Amino acid sequence: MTRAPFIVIEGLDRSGKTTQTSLLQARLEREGISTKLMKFPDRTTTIGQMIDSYLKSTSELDDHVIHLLFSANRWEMASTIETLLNEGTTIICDRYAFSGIAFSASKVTTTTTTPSSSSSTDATTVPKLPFEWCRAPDVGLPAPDLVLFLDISPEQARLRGGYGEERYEKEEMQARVRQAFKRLGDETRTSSPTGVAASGKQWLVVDAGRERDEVSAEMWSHVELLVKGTLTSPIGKL
Ligand code: T5A
Ligand code: NA
Repeated sequence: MTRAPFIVIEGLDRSGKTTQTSLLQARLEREGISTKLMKFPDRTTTIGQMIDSYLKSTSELDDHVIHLLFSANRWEMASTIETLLNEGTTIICDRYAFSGIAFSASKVTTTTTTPSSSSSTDATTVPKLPFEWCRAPDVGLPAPDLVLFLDISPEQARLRGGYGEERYEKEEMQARVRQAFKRLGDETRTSSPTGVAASGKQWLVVDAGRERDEVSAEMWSHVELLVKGTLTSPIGKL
């Protein structure tokens, strides 16, 4: 039995994920490929509304609680994802579990101390949530066949429209998130030495600091291979 591929677009805030996922969807539709666009967080569900007010800082939640809500928001869609793929609908997804891990694991507590012998202060940062704890709630979700990671420097992202409106859009946070994504990408690649797109094992980095059309052309070159091929492997699990 064949099925459609599950393609995830990840990246830093303002890297152009929403712009690029809609360009990609339009391209797939022009090619006559049945496609569903998804986005996490999905702010339309009851859980999604809690996430939305947290991101806009109109509510406060414990770090563990918001992390679990982001994951639950994906689990709400898990069976729909599997059904669509098995029916032959290609899924393009704007953020997924990798964002969930990278952002939560990048939250830190900063303590500053001023040594008595000096006038300068030392800052120490400690993660609020362990990396492995952050990973656990998403284990078992449908795994993407391809992850395209839109990479942009926090300096470039800051110059783009709307930056800084939501909770995590601060340069120090974004720099830690970028490192966490790098770790997730390295792990994904290491677990698939062949680099073949199957069961969430392919992670490609795309330089998102370029012109829109250059970015979309590179993304299409990767996606075309997958959507025009035949997938016989079952849907993987994270
Ligand atoms: N989060 C998310 C978690 O903490 N845990 C989770 O589990 C999940 C799923 C909201 C936040 O939630 C966090 C991560 C986020 O901090 P979101 O709703 O996806 O996640 O919001 P953002 O990532 O902030 O999405 P944005 O919409 O801000 O950024 P995009 O989609 O990457 O960028 P886009 O396409 O909207 O473009 C941003 C701006 O840049 C311009 C666009 O016109 C727009 O103004 N632009 C370009 N400019 C120049 N050159 C290009 N190539 C450009 N491409 C786009
Ligand atoms: Na977005």
